Amino acid sequence: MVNSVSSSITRKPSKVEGLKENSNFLREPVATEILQDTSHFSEDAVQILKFHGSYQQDNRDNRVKGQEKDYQMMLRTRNPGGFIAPQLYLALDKLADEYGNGTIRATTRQGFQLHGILKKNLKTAIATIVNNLGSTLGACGDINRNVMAPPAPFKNRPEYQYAWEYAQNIADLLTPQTGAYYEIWLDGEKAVSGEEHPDVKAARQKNINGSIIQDSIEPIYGMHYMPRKFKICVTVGGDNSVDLYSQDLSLVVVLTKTKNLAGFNIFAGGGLGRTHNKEETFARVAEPIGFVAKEDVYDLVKAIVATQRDYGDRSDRRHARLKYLIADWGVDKFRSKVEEYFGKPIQASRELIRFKYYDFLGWQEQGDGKLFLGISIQNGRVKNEGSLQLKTALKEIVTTYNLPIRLTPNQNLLFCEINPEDKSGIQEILDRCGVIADPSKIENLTRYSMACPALPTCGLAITESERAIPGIIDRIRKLLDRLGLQKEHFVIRMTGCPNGCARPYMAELGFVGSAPEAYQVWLGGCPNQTRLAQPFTDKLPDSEIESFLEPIFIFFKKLKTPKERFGDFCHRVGFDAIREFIANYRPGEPTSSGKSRHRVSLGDEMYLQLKETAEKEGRPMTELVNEALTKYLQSL
Ligand code: SRM
Ligand code: SF4
Repeated sequence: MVNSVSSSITRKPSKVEGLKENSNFLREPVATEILQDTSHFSEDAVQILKFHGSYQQDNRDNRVKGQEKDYQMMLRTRNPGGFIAPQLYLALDKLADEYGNGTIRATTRQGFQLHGILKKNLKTAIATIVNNLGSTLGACGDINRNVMAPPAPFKNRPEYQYAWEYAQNIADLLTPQTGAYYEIWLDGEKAVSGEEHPDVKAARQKNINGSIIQDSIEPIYGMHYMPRKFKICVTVGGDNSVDLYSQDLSLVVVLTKTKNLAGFNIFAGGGLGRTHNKEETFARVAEPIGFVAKEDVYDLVKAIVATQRDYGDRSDRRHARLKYLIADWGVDKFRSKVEEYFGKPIQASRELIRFKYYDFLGWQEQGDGKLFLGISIQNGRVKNEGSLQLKTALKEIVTTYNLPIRLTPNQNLLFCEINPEDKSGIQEILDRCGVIADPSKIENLTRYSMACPALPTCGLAITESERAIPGIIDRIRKLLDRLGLQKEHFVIRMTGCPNGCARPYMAELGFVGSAPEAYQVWLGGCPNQTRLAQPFTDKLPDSEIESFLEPIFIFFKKLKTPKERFGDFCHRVGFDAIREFIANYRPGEPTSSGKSRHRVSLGDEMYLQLKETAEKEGRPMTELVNEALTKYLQSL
């Protein structure tokens, strides 16, 4: 058996490894510090607290030099496949108002987050979630995270039911077994939770060549848990609503000819987090590993987890994700090591159909006579603002109709199990609260966009994301319209730093915070998120977005093939061609009206003044000149 940490690492383990070892299976220092009357946890406790589903943050808008930070906790739920019982939704809604910042945040991994909870209220908040059929255990930390699955409740498509079932079972298999969570937050009372499948229970104890650590409280993890976070999804052939290439481990349902479950195709080694200017960190897409029959699936999941557990880098946390192990070893060596823990060869991958992206918005049939309704939540933020009373609408719908929810990997939600006769009542609530249910009425750039929370809650944010993206999308829409590209839309994703929480590296146009009010821009991803984008420019000031994108959009307009999407175009023509076009580009290309613009020369000084003003106002120079001249000519 290869035991975690010691035999695999010759370099000194990182500090977090020591904290895990000394935590008595995730108890200390959290158990002691939660009893103290303080505004925040120590740095050491913060690391262990993550395993319990909470991050310590501060409101960065309220930072004042010399004063204590405005400490608050973020709580994240762990709900495989995005399932939220109605009771849990109502509990979260109430907690957000009573203890949080009044909003609930749907995440990019089908979870909910609450922000702004004070340390003194954390225990009540977690206990409330657990007592209402939820959990935050393992939502963060060096452990298996929320297991994703396509949210659509298609009852007449068995592959979707299998994806849900196995997402739940794999989540159960990899749930920490320590009693710490219930001791600390529920005074030792184990909450009522669904019964584990007997196969899952058996698999947790089944040892194949050291795949589990015998006689440990944590048979799968051991006392050091994983070297880093570990992310899994289960999806069905053709459905990439889960961004399967960005996960550590992805399972794709494979059916028999009679539509029974045969097993799963396995992909591994995806991951997006990176650090600017550190070439040794990179975003990577998952690669095919092979096929596993359904009766062996838990053994294979354990074998992959054990390989990363025992051989993942525990000394350098920037190099600790599974993607680096696979990149360093190559897939063949990785597969052989997994086979040792699996106890037999892995079969060749089965053929899969082409993946598409689905967001499942709007009213749709479940396939059993009932309906489901997908609602778009801009950047996942459930709140009331002006005429859009989204939080009120969702609460009223759940209260009145007692509907279960599936969160989507795109920060949206689906109401499931709707009786057709309730459709008009639900639609009335949405209309009254200003919530658009018909996806064709949502601006497409917004519909397919995502942004991470960034400022003010995220301690790692370099610049704005969630708060900036609505304005930036408006500006991009205006630019496209002006250039005669009214019908075009593409996947835009933005993050406030290179960690990639809104998966910007899989987008057609990715903005990644690189300096205050500046973004690294990624181009060339595809609409179905099966290809990694590439960095095109490093520090684009927010104010120059239009002047930067204008020539690229013009080039796209000139050279695109019919139906070609923006990301595919950038990938096809390549960055050299785009750069060359930009270098030779002079405003004066055909505009939306089809007429050519004309050139006028400016003196150096006037040009510089114009450029400076355009940067300050965040508008293209041509627009300023046209505006100024129109005014002047009208005044004559
Ligand atoms: Fe993330 C850290 C938010 C999905 C990669 N992520 C964080 C923290 C906790 C910041 C911190 O460590 O202090 C952020 C909290 C912000 C806040 O104020 O709430 C944060 N991550 C999020 C969420 C809420 C973004 C969102 O817009 O929804 C997502 C929560 C998902 C969930 O329910 O579990 C979220 N994070 C992701 C994803 C996407 C995914 O998992 O599909 C990624 C990229 C995929 C990946 O892991 O490779 C991601 N988050 C990171 C990383 C970089 C990890 C790495 O390998 O380098 C960090 C930083 C870290 O771990 O050191 C991070
Ligand atoms: Fe924070 Fe960066 Fe993740 Fe955005 S991408 S939430 S800024 S860690």
